[in-house]
Amino acid sequence: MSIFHDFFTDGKKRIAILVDPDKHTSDSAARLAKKIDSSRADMIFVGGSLVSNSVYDIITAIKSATNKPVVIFPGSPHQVSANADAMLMLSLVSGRNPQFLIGDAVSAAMTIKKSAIETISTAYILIDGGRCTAVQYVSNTTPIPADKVDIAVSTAVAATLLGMKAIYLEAGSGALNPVSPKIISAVKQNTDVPLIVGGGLRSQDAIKQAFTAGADIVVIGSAVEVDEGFLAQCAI
Ligand code: 1GP
Repeated sequence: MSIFHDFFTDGKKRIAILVDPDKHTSDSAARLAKKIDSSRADMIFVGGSLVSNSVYDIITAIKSATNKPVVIFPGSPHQVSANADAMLMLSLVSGRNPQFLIGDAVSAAMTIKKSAIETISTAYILIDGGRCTAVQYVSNTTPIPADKVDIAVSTAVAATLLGMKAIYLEAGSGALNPVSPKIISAVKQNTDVPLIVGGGLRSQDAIKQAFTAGADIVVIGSAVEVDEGFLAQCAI
């Protein structure tokens, strides 16, 4: 089965819950996965800017509690784990830090190839979300200013012309402001690949706005970390 092919060809709006391995034990990850399993969420992303726990163990625990796909959303090459269903192959194209543009991909390449894990080449675009977030600090890159719609669009179009197969608009975990509907719809109108949007989405309205503007997948992290009851809000 190809997860990304199935997900991205039927036009359905999808919700991913982001699980940060460092915020869980195997037990708590399995408990959360069970709740996600009975929620409307479609898949689980696993990753974080800085991770010291075993991604393999956390994914094993999650998979013991749900059949929903587990996708690695790697903050670094160490987060590659063969037991996931798929992985976003990220290049942080809004930044000018070669490590996050290509260096990490080179470091992880042979491990990924040997694992035969499904990957999708993803243009990771950081948009200013009103505060300095972990991804901004750790990647040592400057986000695109939130009012520079043209830069966001040109960045996304460049990525697709380079052959990338998905776009991820990221305001950063815990962003004060999610990526604006204006940027989402402008990027959507100018590209024809699946659009993932995350960072600072902490209300049903914000999720709906992102979908209406053109997001194909929204990613929710903090809102569920703070209150697992938020999973009920994802019934959109
Ligand atoms: C996914 O980094 C985000 O793109 C998660 O952001 O923690 O703000 O939901 P939140």
